[in-house]
Amino acid sequence: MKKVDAGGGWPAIRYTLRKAREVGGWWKLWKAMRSRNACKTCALGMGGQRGGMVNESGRFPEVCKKSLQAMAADMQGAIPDSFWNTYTIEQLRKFTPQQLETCGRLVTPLRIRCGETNYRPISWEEALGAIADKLRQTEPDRTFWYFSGRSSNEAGFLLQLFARLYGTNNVNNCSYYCHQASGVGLSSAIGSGTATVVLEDLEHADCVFLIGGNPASNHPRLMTSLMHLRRRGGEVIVINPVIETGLVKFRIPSSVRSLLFGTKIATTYVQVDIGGDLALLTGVAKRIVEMGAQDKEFLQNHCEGVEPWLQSLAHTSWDEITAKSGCTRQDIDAVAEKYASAKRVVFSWTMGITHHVHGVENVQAIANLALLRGMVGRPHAGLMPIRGHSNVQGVGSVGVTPQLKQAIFERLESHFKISLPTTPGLDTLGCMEAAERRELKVGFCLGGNLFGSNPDADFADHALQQLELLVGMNTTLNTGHAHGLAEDTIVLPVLARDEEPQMTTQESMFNFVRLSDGGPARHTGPRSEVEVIADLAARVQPSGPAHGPFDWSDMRDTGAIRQAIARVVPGFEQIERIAETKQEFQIAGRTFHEPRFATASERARIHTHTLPELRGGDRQLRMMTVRSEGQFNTVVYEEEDLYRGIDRRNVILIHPDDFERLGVAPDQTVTVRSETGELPGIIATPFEAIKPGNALMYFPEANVLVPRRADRQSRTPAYKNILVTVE
Ligand SMILES: Nc1nc2c(c(=O)[nH]1)N[C@H]1C(S)=C(S)[C@@H](COP(=O)(O)OP(=O)(O)OC[C@H]3O[C@@H](n4cnc5c(=O)[nH]c(N)nc54)[C@H](O)[C@@H]3O)O[C@H]1N2
Ligand SMILES: Nc1nc2c(c(=O)[nH]1)N[C@H]1C(S)=C(S)[C@@H](COP(=O)(O)OP(=O)(O)OC[C@H]3O[C@@H](n4cnc5c(=O)[nH]c(N)nc54)[C@H](O)[C@@H]3O)O[C@H]1N2
Ligand SMILES: [Mo]
Repeated sequence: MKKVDAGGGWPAIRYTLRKAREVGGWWKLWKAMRSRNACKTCALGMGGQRGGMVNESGRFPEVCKKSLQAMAADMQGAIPDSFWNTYTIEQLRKFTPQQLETCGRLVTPLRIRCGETNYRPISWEEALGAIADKLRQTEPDRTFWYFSGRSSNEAGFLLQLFARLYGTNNVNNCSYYCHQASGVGLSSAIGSGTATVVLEDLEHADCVFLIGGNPASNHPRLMTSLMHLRRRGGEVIVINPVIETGLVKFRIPSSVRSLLFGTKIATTYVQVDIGGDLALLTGVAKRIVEMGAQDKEFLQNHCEGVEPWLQSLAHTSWDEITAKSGCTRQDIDAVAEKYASAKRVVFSWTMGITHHVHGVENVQAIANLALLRGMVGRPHAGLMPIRGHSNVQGVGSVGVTPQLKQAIFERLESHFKISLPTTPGLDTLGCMEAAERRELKVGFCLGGNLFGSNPDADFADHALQQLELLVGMNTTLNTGHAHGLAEDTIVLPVLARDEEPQMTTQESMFNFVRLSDGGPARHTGPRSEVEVIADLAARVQPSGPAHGPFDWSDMRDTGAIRQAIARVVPGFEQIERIAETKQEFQIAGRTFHEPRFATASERARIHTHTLPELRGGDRQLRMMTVRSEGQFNTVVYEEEDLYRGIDRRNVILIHPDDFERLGVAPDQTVTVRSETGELPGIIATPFEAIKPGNALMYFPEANVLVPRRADRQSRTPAYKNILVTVE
């Protein structure tokens, strides 16, 4: 397949036209896209009260292929009841993720028990009754509650509150497979776990670091900001083992000039080895100090831990840094020089940084480098983890974490006169491992695809099968409905956010709370997430003094839930009246435009690290598992990877220079092996754009190869650094 010369542009526009036809015309799609609801895909924060396709600076039209895909998926017809009779579970297992997704919308509760061959449509009464019965008979700590990041703040808050009052802290969200390392790393550095900047800051920066991410395909609307930065003469420094086409050149559909000629994005592109970022970032810091370009006054007045770090920089040799990063002195010097001459620098990163056993240290190293020149705690500069799911940050903010933040815990207890469990609670991988040991009996998933997103797919399949009951609240079918079925599996069909009968809220990665109006339901059958949760809670914990303070049926009202959120979640006070005021707002205490941080001393903390060795022996490759432009997580829309010029997914992409060493021929069919599993029938595909010694495969197909190695501090699995051999 021919590689395109730039990201975005005409293919994206053609795609839009095709999707419009599929869902029944332009006007229908346009109306859906313009409705006042927060965008459903990434967390960049489009839509909300300013109307669809408007960004947080008010710019319009901001649209990407992903948001159209997600919208078109929700606009599909219903899966007819006859489908469940026609297709057995064995047949569903053979469906590709795309086939599953395009079966249509789930509109009836479904149930399948061990030994049965087909899902059976059941009534809501049977579904909720069975779940409530099982929960009442189960010890709370033998259940777990997993949340994906698509649901509203209201649904997230309500379900975690119910789980805790029911009696467990086994509450977690997909962030544990995503940006958890960012949250932990940032909190350890500045006392707050989210971006320190707003979109406006980015619009004034003169240099942006883009580390370990591919926003051209995963956060396309960020590309508009980068285009503006380039037009202002700013610098974009990309650190990535792969030269990603769209980071070199991108055609922004809403700009005629960019669409016709393409906009150059990266001004410096450094190909680090997989896992080499910690060494590279340390090297850049060392060079900055050698150049005397650090901000001494800032370090002295606003940071702690500076001295030991400076000493360790001095003691770390250049040989160690170059060997452990895979980068040359020239690369490192070039980055340091650009950084030293910039005045307003934003550091952004994604999964290439967090999906490592030293993910938290990677994030701390980014914070260190930013602090070294005083780039945190001032306008137009700072730290910006680019979030994944559209509301993953929001569900985390409102309490979907095993341990509640101290303030939320205390306020919940005092405000509602309740006592909450104090056990540590399990993270996502911890829940899966406990399920496999048969320590857990019930799993409850608010959205997502827990099977498909897990490392070690065979393990995940087996672990979920050990459960006595698995419940999923979903909009469409995914591989998790065909694999990893428990003794009893129940699927509950829910409304998408633009079909909700009531308003809901979401939080963008810039800490901005958005209001979604909801809209008319497209199908009869699916129910609102909040309503389902409130109903279930009422069945398990009937109201009355003996059962605690909540009349759960009152909590069907999203306004009542927002009132509770406003009282217990610091920074969310304004959410209480948001339905009347329509005032979307910035969460207080998270954006740092002054060098006063959220730590006890109000100083930022510098961390000192030892540099990990690059992994891999002579016959091995370091392999990353990543997304293509045509998928959204476990949902694969298109087989081809347009930007990388690859037309199939059963491939391992290897640099041409590596073939001889590995003893395989280009385009040969191979078996890829890791310590965890093997995948036969994979085509060893030459790929110039990747750094030699490294390889690329697609998530989720490659998950059978991903070991359950996770970062000790954040528990984020190392999805990006897997040692493999090819035979
Ligand atoms: N189209 C689309 N958009 C999405 C998603 C999707 O699936 N499809 N998913 C959403 C979600 S939940 C998330 S979290 C984000 C993910 O967004 P990204 O993090 O951009 O997605 P990944 O494909 O995981 O890719 C990571 C990038 O990291 C690089 N990389 C791998 N290993 C290393 C390393 O060791 N060091 C460095 N420096 N780079 C490395 C890879 O080459 C790749 O370019 O996107 C969100 N948006
Ligand atoms: N090997 C490897 N594995 C990875 C990654 C990787 O890079 N490599 N990335 C990891 C990352 S970053 C993430 S975030 C996870 C993703 O993990 P998840 O969030 O668990 O998975 P998704 O595929 O995003 O979930 C998609 C499903 O969500 C449901 N859904 C969509 N909209 C709604 C809604 O409005 N409400 C409800 N209730 N359900 C809805 C649909 O049924 C759809 O099938 O995967 C992780 N796994
Ligand atoms: Mo993610």
